[in-house]
Amino acid sequence: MNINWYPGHMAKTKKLLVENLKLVDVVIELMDARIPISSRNPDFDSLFNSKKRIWCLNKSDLADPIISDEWRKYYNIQGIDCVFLNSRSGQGIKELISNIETMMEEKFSRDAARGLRRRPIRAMVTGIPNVGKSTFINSLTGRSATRTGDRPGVTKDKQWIKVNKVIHLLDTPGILWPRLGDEKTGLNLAFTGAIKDEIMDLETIVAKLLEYLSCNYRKNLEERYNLTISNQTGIMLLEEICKSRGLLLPAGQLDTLKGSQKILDEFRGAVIGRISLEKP
Ligand SMILES: Nc1nc2c(ncn2[C@@H]2O[C@H](COP(=O)(O)OP(=O)(O)O)[C@@H](O)[C@H]2O)c(=O)[nH]1
Ligand SMILES: [Mg+2]
Repeated sequence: MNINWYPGHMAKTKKLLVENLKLVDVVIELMDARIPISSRNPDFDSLFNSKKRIWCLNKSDLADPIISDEWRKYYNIQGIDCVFLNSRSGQGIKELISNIETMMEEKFSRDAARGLRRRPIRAMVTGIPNVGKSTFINSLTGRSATRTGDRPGVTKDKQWIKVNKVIHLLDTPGILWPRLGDEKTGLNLAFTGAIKDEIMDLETIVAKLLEYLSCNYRKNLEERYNLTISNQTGIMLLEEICKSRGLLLPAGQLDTLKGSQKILDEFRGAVIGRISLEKP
């Protein structure tokens, strides 16, 4: 797959991100809990280096809870602050707020010792397209949140949202481009919807997804589509599913495109089950 992210926009996006970074204390890095590796770009580690950071594994309601537990342990061992979120329901948001407050406590104590007045914590959200940044911001701030512009010392056009008395959030998230990498990363991004379907060959993508599922989530796949899996290829599985669902073109051939879209929708909606694509 040869995908060109944001042709011509990357430099501009990065410049804006760097500007916004200067304004905040904490970076809330959203990742997709199903693909914690593919949904973050290691290039940004250096960019966020000087900031306090918290990793949020969003869409955790779609991920395999057993694998998510493995990720939690893995991050804990490395001393990485992480929270699992469902931005649609708001699950995990309270824990996140409390973690951010704790994170800043030391600095505020130091400031207080120097006679400085306590000011709000400023945070911003970053993440790749479709990871849930807008949904997360809405969930974090709610409808009642007040938006404030024109704060002294802050660029005029920046909007801040009061999450609570102590945390203010920049209302424009930083869009990160995913890592340009190996085929596996590209596929994971495609499966989860981070890459627009229109620019992909859906049948090939779905055949790959079916291959992954037949190895790692065989039972889910068999139950959902009434299959008996032995050693079919992904394409064979796709065709079997189309056949059993009666997905036919007017001329009688299997409508594998329609079948692919259906399978992808069901995967993304966790209809096939809660599925993780990457393990620690
Ligand atoms: N199941 C689930 N869906 C989510 C979650 N967060 C966001 N979404 C969905 O993911 C899609 C992309 O979300 P959006 O906030 O627009 O992503 P953005 O491009 O990063 O701003 C939308 O359909 C959201 O409803 C979540 O935690 N769980
Ligand atoms: Mg958005």
